[in-house]
Amino acid sequence: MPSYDPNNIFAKILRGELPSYKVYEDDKVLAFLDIMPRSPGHTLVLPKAPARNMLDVTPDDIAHVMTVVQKVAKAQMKAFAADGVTVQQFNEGAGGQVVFHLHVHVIPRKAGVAMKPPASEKEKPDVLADCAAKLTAALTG
Ligand code: DGP
Repeated sequence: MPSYDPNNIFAKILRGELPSYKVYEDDKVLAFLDIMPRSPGHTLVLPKAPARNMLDVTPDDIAHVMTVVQKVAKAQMKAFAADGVTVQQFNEGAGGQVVFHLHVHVIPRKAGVAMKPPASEKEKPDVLADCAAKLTAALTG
């Protein structure tokens, strides 16, 4: 497996070099909205420590990421009146991974509504800002 590339786009977001619609942060984990959401509120949860994917992350870091995934999923049920949540995580190109800093997709779902295809279109900034505000409120309230 190739080594971690510190110039990947999520590493730049983690260093504050690129903007994101942040919804949760602690000392080990950052969560922000996917800019090409598969449904409104689609969130990515990342460890702050460098890890390419599930194959090189430390057990402690992935455990904490999944704890935050659960928090985000519960908050999405409330914030978006979701009927369910889909959790996805891809490893290496062959596994569907495009950005090589470990991230878990947390996607709120409505009954009978299909997800958009992966990375199909960039969402409008005002829609992302509104989703981030709703989700942050549910995560902190
Ligand atoms: P994957 O590596 O296959 O899990 O997909 C990467 C996801 O990252 C995809 O859903 C689109 C999203 N994405 C790509 N570029 C950016 C970006 O600059 N900012 C944000 N927030 N999401 C991005």
